[in-house]
Amino acid sequence: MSQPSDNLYSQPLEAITGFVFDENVARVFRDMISRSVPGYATLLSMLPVLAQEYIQDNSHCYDLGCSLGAATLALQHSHTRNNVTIIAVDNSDAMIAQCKANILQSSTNTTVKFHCADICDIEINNASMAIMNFTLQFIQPDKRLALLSKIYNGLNKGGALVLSEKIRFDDSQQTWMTQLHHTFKKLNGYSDLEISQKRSALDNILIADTVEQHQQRLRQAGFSKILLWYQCFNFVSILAVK
Ligand code: GEK
Repeated sequence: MSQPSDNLYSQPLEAITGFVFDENVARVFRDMISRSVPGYATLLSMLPVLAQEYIQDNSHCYDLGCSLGAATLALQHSHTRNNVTIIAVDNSDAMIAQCKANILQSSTNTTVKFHCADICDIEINNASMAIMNFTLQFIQPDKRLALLSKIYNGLNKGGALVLSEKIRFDDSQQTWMTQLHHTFKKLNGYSDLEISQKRSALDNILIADTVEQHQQRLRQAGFSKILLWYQCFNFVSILAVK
């Protein structure tokens, strides 16, 4: 089925307001994320490997900032454990509504529960896996450690957090990576105007950390096994095991 394409920033806007995950974004989100995040499809296609390794019988998996449920779908169809419940959480009504519709279309033995809530407010327990794909970057920096500590405390021994993020760099690599990212977006059909208006909309809303900041915060939260398992330009995924 073809997806509506993202042209939200294609026309000159008089004023650029801060980016919000509303109905307009939810409608085009699948197209938006695949044309904006280098390596997104590959990252999703590797989740079954991590699921096979870390999901435990009789446990919960969390998809934190689930959007349309891409990670939930990847897990739901791949693990081989018994009595697993996936809990998909997003604080955008529009995203959760579409996520429910997407997931209900696919039938498996895994139960999926949906919560429209702030991930900083939910309880996490009996978790063997938590996936936070490109969501921590939208959480206020001063709340990030508390959220990771809560995830650590809610994981069972041997359970894993998959943390995927856009990252920033401290030095000249920042300019280099930004250039490569823009080229990626342009090759995916975004104009210079779309790229620059979207960047302004995300200013102070998507706040990226360096890989070192992520690793240090994960250690502070309690994780000792931390692995940068995937990187595509300025987007990474980190595996942290309890
Ligand atoms: C994917 N994981 O396709 N609480 C809950 N949800 C939140 C919060 C919060 N405090 N802040 C933002 N969100 C997905 C992609 S998108 C990434 C995730 C992006 C939600 C927000 O509503 C949006 O759906 C999601 O986090 C971020 O693999 O757009 O770059």
